[in-house]
Amino acid sequence: MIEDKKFNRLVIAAYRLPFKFIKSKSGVRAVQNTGGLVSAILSLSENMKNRFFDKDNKIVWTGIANNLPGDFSLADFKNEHFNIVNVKLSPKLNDLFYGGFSNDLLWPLFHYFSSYSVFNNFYLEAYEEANNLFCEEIIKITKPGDYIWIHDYHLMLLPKMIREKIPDAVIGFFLHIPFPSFEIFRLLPRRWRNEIIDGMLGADLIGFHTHDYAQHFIKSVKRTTGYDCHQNIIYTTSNVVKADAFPIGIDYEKYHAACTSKTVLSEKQKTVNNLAGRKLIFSVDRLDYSKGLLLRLRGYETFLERYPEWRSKVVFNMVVVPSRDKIDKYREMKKEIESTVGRINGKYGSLVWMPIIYQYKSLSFNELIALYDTSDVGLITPLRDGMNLVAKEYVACQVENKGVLILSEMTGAAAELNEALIINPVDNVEMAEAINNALEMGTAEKETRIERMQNRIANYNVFTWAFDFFNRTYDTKKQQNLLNMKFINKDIYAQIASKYQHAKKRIIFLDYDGTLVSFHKYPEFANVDKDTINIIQRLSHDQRNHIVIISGRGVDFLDRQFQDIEINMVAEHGLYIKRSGKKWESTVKSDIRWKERVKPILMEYVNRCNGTFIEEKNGSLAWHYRNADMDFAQLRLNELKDELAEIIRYKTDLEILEGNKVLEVKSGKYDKGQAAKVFMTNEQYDFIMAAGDDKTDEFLFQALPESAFTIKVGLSPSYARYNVSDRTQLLQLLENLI
Ligand code: GDG
Repeated sequence: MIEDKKFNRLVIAAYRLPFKFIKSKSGVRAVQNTGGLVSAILSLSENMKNRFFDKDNKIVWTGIANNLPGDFSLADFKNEHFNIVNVKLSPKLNDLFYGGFSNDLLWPLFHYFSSYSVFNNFYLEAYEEANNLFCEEIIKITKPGDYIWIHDYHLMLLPKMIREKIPDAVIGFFLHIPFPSFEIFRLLPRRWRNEIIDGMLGADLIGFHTHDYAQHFIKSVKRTTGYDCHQNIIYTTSNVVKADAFPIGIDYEKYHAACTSKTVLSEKQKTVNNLAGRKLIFSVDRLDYSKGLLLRLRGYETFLERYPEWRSKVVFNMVVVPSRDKIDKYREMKKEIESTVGRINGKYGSLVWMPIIYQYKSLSFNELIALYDTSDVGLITPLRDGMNLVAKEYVACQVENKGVLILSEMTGAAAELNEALIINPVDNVEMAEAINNALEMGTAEKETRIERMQNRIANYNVFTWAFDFFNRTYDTKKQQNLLNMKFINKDIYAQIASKYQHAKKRIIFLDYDGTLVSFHKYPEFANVDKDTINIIQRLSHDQRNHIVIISGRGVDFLDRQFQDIEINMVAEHGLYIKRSGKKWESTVKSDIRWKERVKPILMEYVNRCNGTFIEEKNGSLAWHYRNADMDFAQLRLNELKDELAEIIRYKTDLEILEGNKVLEVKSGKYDKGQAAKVFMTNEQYDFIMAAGDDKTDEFLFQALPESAFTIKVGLSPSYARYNVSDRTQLLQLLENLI
């Protein structure tokens, strides 16, 4: 439980460490790794203390140090901002976990290159093992009050693993790559995808770059687990988890200010001299199929073809940063890029002009900034990219020369940088037109576009991003704490038990589906099990107890389930009542002629929404959509409600009742609350308890006196006084009372 806004320390878990350790003559040197997250956290480390973390504490970074020099121990590494914890993986494990599951399966799949994905059981085992090794290290070092921030697709199982070991840990998870639509995610074998979703749900807060990715994730949660989700909050059986968009930013000031530093100014001068008055188009990316490098070359070639007036007046500097080029797919891609560059240069180039300057290397920070600032066009056209920081850095570096950003609509950055020329990277003609437009754009328009984008990214920078993330985690924690107060803990249980023991006359209302029995795909098969029957039997043997099964089910079904027990029952939400040992009675006279009008409408919705079906009861008709695609069913549900509202307007005794993935139309003013009151009239109970999971149980909770122990099964908001996370906890509670 967090008492105050400050966490103790920031503990980061990410595959990569922020430094590479390189042996030189003067000893081992720590060189900063490139990459979005590392740059972000390094900038952050100087600015975030005092606000969220204890200022005397260093950031603990847990990751994997590949190729440490033999005689070097990380314990000897001293850094003013970081304590480094190395998770040791054998090279074989690392290959299967990092090269295999992470980069041969998740990376292509999540970037919509599903045909590149390799599904291999060994990969999954290695992924589990590596996540487990991270977990062991983190458990060793974590102290109460620490904030554990887990990053990216390599560690999707880790949140749950840590949660199991430290139930009250504060855990944030951030995914740096896209979360794909469910149609792509479902390509993973069922067990794997369940494991990934459950793993991520171990966190308190799950962050994505865009609203779309967060929505894709929530849809996958709904489809794999069936958990309730409302407004980005997921109610699991044991926690309340928030999933939301946090578009990562850059350290704007660092990039902007660097443009006027002495070294960068001299770098820029060199570039300007080399260009000899030509316009410069620039791009920099890691070697990867997701970056759309070949399509970019095709777009540039189309531009040279369609706009010959630009030939010899423009140069495209394409920098590709080496990455994974020992792997066949990458090596082949590199070859193809190089031969395409050669072909285009051969076709259009001359003794005095090369259309493309291709460099396969890493640039120094100053070289990069100089190129950003001197180029007239930033050509950033990935086929899929979680965010793309290069686009933001390019914008931040338009200081002296206001350039134009051409940006692929497939990047997360496109959601924020809408003053860029947004293009589809597959459309070579659109790309060519955009290059021409960018080169011809007037200064005033260029400045307006760049300044608007600069204002935005200067405002929501890497610090705002992280602070926003920490703040939202704090809010989620507060929300969980409120719920925890309602959870039946030891003290609350002691109160209930004491009241129970001292009571002379007790009444206990128990809902059926979702409370005594788990949901089943087909309602007729949701039978009560022997253990539950046994608990109910033992409860009802006590002369002081009046047990009432209170359900929306029909009379025959309840009779079948409880045939061996003398018990009170309520069927069809209160239309029928049966007192123990007596016959069923109806509570209201209902006219059911309305069914003739409503049934065809429901039938129409069964046809319009695959997987749904109608259940007919004496006094009602129910449309079940549990087995349908949830988002689609939700759409149809709203339409159905609209259509039924028309009928209800003229037939005022009809009512719509919404239950757990079911909509029910019934006549008469009866509900579970009214039915409960029938049992309470003229009786003096000194112990009242009611448990249910459904929206229809809310009538029951509201109808009972304040002193009643009303219990919601599940975590969603309720009128009940208390919550239990699931039915097994409720059954355990009843068992304990006995
Ligand atoms: C993942 C997601 C998401 C690149 N080349 C050089 C160099 N860089 C720096 C850039 C930038 C970073 O590396 C690259 O960031 P990206 O965002 O483009 O891509 P990933 O590293 O793949 O990152 C991505 C990101 O996470 C953050 O969440 O945006 O979508 O895939 O900072 O400047 N830096 C230097 N020389 C280079 O040659 N100095």
